[in-house]
Amino acid sequence: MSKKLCVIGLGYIGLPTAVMFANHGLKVHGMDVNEKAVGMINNKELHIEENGLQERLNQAIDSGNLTVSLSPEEADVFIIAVPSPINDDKTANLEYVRKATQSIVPFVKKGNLVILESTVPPRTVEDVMLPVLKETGLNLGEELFVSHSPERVIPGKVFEELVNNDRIIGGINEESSRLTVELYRTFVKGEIHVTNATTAEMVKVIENTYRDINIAFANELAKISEKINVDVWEAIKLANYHPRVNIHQPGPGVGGHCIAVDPWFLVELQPDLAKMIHLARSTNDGMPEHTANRIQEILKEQGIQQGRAAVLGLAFKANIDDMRESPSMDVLRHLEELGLDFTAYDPHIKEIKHPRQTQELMEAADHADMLVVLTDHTVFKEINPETVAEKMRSKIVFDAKNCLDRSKWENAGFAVYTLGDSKHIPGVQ
Ligand code: SAJ
Repeated sequence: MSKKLCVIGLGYIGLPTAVMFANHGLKVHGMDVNEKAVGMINNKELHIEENGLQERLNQAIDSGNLTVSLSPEEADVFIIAVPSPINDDKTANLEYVRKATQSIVPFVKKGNLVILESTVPPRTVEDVMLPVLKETGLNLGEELFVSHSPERVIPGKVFEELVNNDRIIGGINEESSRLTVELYRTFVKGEIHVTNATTAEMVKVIENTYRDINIAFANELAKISEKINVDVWEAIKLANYHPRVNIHQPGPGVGGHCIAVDPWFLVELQPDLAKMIHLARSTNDGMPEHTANRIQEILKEQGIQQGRAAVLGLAFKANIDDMRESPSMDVLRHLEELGLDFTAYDPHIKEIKHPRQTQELMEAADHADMLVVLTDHTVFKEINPETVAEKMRSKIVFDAKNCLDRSKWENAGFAVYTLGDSKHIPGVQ
């Protein structure tokens, strides 16, 4: 197939997608409104981090198959992969989707296909995109084909998941779906499931909502366990041995631009019905405060009055440099509100994002009473307790992700606490 593609939005999804198609022999033009990003991509530099992206970008540019600029170009297929965030009042901000759609109207011709990859509230294709695309004067579904094909990839494993994950494709009619399936077959090895556009939008949003609700359940169990001296991590692990149970993991909150955002789309659409979804969102949003309160309680329990915490982990999840919606920043804010002294450290975050952030672990640990682990970075699991203990004032560790080797820290004389478990202090039952 020698189709030409135009990809609108060269971020975490658009750029890897553009590069994939280009490296499978298609001519791809990528556009982004961010001048800096376009300049960098043209110089084969990355403005986002993703495993394997650099070498694939080099290949795509060197082969001449990928060009990028600040405006769209004529093409056979347009793929829109722009942000769809929420406003401060938790309503969907569809301005990027609307503007991206408007930007291609002058370039769209008879026979073209327009695909939306951004995660959006159900009915966005029908109610937001189609009215704009009507301005082309083309007959939608007969002269211009449109579909939603939501991305499903997890940051860090994008190239593996782009190829191997099953994909959902929902066209505004059968021909739109058929053309979209044909295109993604270029590199997708997973199964492709066809539905209509609104169902595809719903599917994507409920995937992330499912995870949010399940994490909220785990967080609620963690809070209950703290009160009744049960180790929630062990309880969840054992429950998950049941063939039909898959409880997620508790933690200091839910970050990222997907799981903490998408459930709000359903709350906005049906506020009176989306009760559990709303409650789960609030439960997860309440975890940073709960975490900060636990830190204060533990310090008190240990008889420390003017305690100092060394907070490890600012990224929203392990081994990435992404801080979007990171619960860590909220934990720090609540610590400040409680009047607790703290330092913060994350080797994956190179820029200073908080006035109390240090660039060295030992500097963060200096005179600290407690190490607080908020992100399960591999480097934190490898910390030698004896070495940090030399710098610390008291030997307490609060592992909010339950990622440390408990016995290693206990053997070094630390009182080890995790979120969702109050009993793991050496000598205390
Ligand atoms: N988290 C928990 N407990 C868990 C799992 C995650 O507290 O058991 C927290 C993490 O620490 C993190 C947040 O949730 O702060 C989200 O992390 P994640 O790794 O679960 O998900 P994302 O946001 O990186 O990516 C998700 C994925 N969706 C699903 O797994 C259903 C990905 O496949 C989507 O493509 C992506 O959202 C998206 O773009 O929508």
